[in-house]
Parts: sequence; C-alpha cells; structure tokens
Amino acid sequence: MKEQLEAIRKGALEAIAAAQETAGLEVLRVKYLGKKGELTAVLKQMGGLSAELRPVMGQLANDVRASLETAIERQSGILSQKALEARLAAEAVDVTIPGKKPPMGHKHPMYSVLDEMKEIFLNMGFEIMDGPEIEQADYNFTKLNAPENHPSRDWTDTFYLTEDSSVLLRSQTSPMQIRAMEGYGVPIRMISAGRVYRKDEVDATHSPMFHQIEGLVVDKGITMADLKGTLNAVIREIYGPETVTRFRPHHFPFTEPSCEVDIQCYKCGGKGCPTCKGEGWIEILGAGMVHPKVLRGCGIDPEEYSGFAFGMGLERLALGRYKISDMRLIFENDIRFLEQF
Ligand code: 2NL
Repeated sequence: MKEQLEAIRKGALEAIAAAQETAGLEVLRVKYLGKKGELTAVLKQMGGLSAELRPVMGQLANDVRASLETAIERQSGILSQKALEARLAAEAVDVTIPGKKPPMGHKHPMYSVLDEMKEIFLNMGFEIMDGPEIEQADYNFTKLNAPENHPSRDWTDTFYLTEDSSVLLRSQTSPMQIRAMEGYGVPIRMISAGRVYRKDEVDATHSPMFHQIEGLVVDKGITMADLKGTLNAVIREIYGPETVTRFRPHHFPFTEPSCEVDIQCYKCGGKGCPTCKGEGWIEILGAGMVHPKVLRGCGIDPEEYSGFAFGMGLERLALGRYKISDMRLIFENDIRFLEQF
C-alpha cells in the first residue's frame, strides 16, 4: 500500500506540475482527491490492514493528500499569475501615442451674431427677456394695435393652434415686450429674441420659422432722437464705425411714426451691386415710436411716457454679417457650410 500511495503522489505531482490551465487542474483534483478518486480508493482498503500498519498508512495517506493539495494550490497560483500577465500584455495601452482629437463643434453663426447683439445691448443697460413661442392672439396682434382685418392675422399668414384664432405660433417677438410693460411697468429698456413663425414658402430670403430680435425703451421724454442715436450706435458696433445709415418713413400698426433703417451697401459702398440688388442700400430693421394706443393698453399713460421700439430678423443680419447669399444655408445645418465660421 505504501508503494501505491507513493506512486499516486509521484504521478499526481507530475501531472499537476504539467497542468497548463485552471480547468485541467480541477480535473486532476477530482481524479486524485475526489470522492471517487485514486487516493480515496486506496483509503478504502485500510480496513484490511493490521492494527499497527493502519495508523502508519493513515498518516502517509494524509501526508500525500496534503502534498497534493499544496501542489494544486501552488500550480493554481502560478497559472492565474500567468493568465494575468498574458491579459496585461494583450490589453496594454501605450499612453504615449498621440490621441485622436474629437471633432469640436462651435456656435452657429447666427447665434454668434445674436450673442454679439445681446452683449451690445447689455452694455447699454438693456435687459434680456424670454417669452413663449405659443401665444395668445391678444398679445401677438390686438395689444399691438393690429386691426381685426389686418392681413397678418389671416390664416394664410399665421399658424393658428385653435379654431377660434385665439392661440397661435407668435409671428413676432413683440408679445414679450407687451408682457414686460404689463408686468414690470415703466421705465423699461429691454430686448427679446427668439423664434417666430409665418406661413412663408422657403426661398433664398424666406422661411416659415425665423428669428427676430426686438427692443423696447419706454421712459419720460423718449424721442425719435433716442431711437436714431441708439440704433446708429448699435449698427456701427455690428457693421463698423464708418457705416452710413438711412432712416426711411414706413408703416407699422404698433408704432407712430414708423421707419425702416437701411445701411449703405457694405459690398459696393452705395454704387449698386448684386448684394444690394442694385439699390446701394440694404434694409436691416424696422422701428418707430410706440403707438400711444399700445402704451395705454399696457396701463402706461402716453401723456407722461413715450418710447421707441425696433425689430430685426436675425437670419438676415447673419447673412449680411458673414456675406451669405441664401437663408436656407442658415437652417440646413450642413457641416461643410457651418465649419467655415
Ligand atoms: C421688423 C419691424 C418692429 C417693433 C417691431 C414693437 C413692440 C412693441 C411696441 C411697438 Cl411692444 N413696437 N416692435 C416696432 C417696430 C418695428 O419690427 O421689421 N421686424 C422684423
């Protein structure tokens, strides 16, 4: 029996030392030490031994078991260490290789223009206010002195959200100025900017959704001179200090008197070219003195207070600023176009 045990020990130790995988090691454990294993089989024969030999063989069997367990333990440690090393080698990362730079986006050119505008007005003491794009017809039209039969109220011009024409997608940002006057009272110096909606077909200069920036100043003694001075200052900040402006009479329901403001063509200097369509001038905004009816409707006494207001399209401003010829480019979000700014 002693020879049997030593043979098991020798065979097992060799097999264990030769094992190359943890799974194989487990097979060996079962083969030698398991309930139906070789060592157990030998132990089962112990009953036939003499009383003197039994403890000696028992002792030897335990010794063999212990040495196999130790060997398995050791080999298992070696194998997992090897596996770890192999994995580390396979997954090694060379942190010194230069990285791939992710493509970085940037502000849309129109929002660059808007931010520039906001900065100019903030520096002049204006506040910036935001408002809803879904509006009441009352705020979009009635309080702005648009008569019931005004063409802009037509279903062919404005996106209505209710059958009774009381709720709509705002067609201008003026409703916010009305809310500001009603909510905060006078004096007031504010701008608001955002999306507006009109039922226009898409072409080089029109889109059913575009952006407006509007401003409003109401205080005691505000005159057309304040309007001209403020707008000239803003225009020269945006288009350069030498920019020549022209104020033409116009008509808006919400201002009286009203005007449109042109700048002398930055491309041809006023001679006439494709950019100004031969006119020598480019229209950039509409403005006027706030209509007394509009002030009164907001609870402001037009005998005591007066104000001016203006509005301009942001897309058109960006087109002029960056010499872009077609408004559709502003909306299409073609990376090849946007990357240029
Ligand atoms: C344009 C012209 C304009 C206003 C907007 C305004 C607002 C209130 C009262 C009076 Cl609350 N006026 N806004 C005034 C004149 C012109 O916009 O061509 N926009 C694109």
